[in-house]
Amino acid sequence: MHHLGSTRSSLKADHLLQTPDTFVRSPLPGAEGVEFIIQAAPQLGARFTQMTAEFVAGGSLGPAPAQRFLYVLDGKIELKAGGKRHVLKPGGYAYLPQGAPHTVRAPGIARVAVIEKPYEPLHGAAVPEIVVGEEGDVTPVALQGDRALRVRSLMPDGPSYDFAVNTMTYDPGASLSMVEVHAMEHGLLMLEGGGIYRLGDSWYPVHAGDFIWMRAYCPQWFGALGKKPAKYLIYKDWRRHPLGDRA
Ligand code: UGY
Ligand code: MN
Repeated sequence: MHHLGSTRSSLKADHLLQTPDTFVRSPLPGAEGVEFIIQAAPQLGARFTQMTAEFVAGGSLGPAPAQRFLYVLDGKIELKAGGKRHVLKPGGYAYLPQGAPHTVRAPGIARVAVIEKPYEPLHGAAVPEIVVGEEGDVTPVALQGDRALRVRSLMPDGPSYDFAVNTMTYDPGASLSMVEVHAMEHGLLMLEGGGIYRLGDSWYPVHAGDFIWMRAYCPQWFGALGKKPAKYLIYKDWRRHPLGDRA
């Protein structure tokens, strides 16, 4: 059936909701056998990039222009970094510091969320280290004591690291306890379930597959609906003074 130009996708000054019917794929230099859906980029106003990389069998990524975070959505990838070889399956993730030599190759078809951000060094902080993990091994923490809303932090928390990537899992009916307004920006990929997202002055139905970018200070709230939990992967800049490191 013809969609007659309708979509849930919406771009406003302080946020973007991008739904799968509007995804456009493009190649990027250095990658072979991979198409990228570039979901957040400086062209949008974001200070990072977030993409979904779709690999055919044998596809590989090129070198990263910045720090790189990978989260496997479907299929598997082979990561060679720091003298080790890792196989990452869905829920597997990795962080590669800026300039860390590495290769990423998919033996079969795979989909991977890729987040890249220029590193903001901090005077006195140690250089960041390679991180490889599996989401299922991360202990969930109840957000503000609410066990119906569980957060898993995939990045180490310390002065060496300038961004966070978390998964947030909401039982049906669970919601953020407040409308947040904060200096950090977000990239968000809905992984499971759905609900209602408030972004700025708009309320949107959202579900698995949708992408959201929130500019700094975008009012935001989510409530999960349906019969199964809602889960999303969320990026934020973290632990850096807004004016930069003047030390
Ligand atoms: O970490 C966060 O700021 C998170 N609670 N925001 C969100 O889920 N929109
Ligand atoms: Mn937030």
